[in-house]
Amino acid sequence: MNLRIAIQKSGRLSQDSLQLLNDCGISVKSGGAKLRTKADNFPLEVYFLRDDDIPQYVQDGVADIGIVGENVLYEKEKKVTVVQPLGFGRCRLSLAVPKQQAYQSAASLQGLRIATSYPVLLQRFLASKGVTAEIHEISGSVEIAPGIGLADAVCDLVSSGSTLFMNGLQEVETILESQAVLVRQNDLDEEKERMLGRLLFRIASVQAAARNKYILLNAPNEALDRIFSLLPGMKSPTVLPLADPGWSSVHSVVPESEFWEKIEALRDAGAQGILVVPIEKMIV
Ligand code: PRT
Ligand code: ZN
Repeated sequence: MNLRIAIQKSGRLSQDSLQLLNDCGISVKSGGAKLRTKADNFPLEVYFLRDDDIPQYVQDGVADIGIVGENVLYEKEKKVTVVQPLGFGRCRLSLAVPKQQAYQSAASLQGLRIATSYPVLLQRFLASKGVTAEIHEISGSVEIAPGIGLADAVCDLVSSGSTLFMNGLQEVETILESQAVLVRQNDLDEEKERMLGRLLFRIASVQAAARNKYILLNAPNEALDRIFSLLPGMKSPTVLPLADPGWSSVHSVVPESEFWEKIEALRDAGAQGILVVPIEKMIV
């Protein structure tokens, strides 16, 4: 029996979704014309779908799990459970108005025509602010709607902001911060639960590896106590004597987020010959 995963066929999430499976040691060839394929070395069947259809397929149990953006997931309001945020496909769902248009607060949207592909999320936001507006649902190129007189404002996905800028729009409210997430259907049999557990373990190891770096450094023995106090490590640092007596080599793991501060502090503490190595997998 195979665990069935739905991923986007072709679009912004496709590459990263396949890459994640590959990083988990699961080799899947990209879809091409195929609707589904089987992984070579893990009991996984991959369905390639439009992202909009993924929540429904998972809810209905046609697929067991899926990778989809939170923006699509919350817009579709399907009964599936988020099991793991994946850290890619980051964007935000924002409201924007023409640059020259005055905007103070959500109340400024009262009575406006707003173009969006996200009517559910937009309506929920407007209701939470006590604002009534006319929602025009359109499926693509939302950003051109004000320029052609179809709407007074837009509610669309933004990442760099350059699409809004090029269309003379200013971002005025963010209504959702989004990233790709792994979702699951609620009823899986015992065997599939076990397979999902194995997959989640691998994803956690890949994510931990990406968040950390392995460092090696040399230090005079009298500096070691100070250096140890700077290193979180997995348990404690590994210390090996160097051929030069009075010197040691120290190996440890440092989180990416505090990486440069740590390196500076280690140098100040007397560390030399610091090497930094990416971690392939980190078993947590
Ligand atoms: O064919 P299918 O339906 O599967 O694909 P799609 O065309 O609906 O989706 P796709 O591939 O464009 O996006 C898939 C998912 O990627 C989205 O649902 C989001 O979760 C995520 N994502 C991340 C984005 C963006 N960033 C993004 N910038 N989706 C769309 N955009 C668009 C946005 O709509 C706007 O047109 O990019 C433009 C804005 O980008 P900036 O950089 O100019 O601000
Ligand atoms: Zn789509």
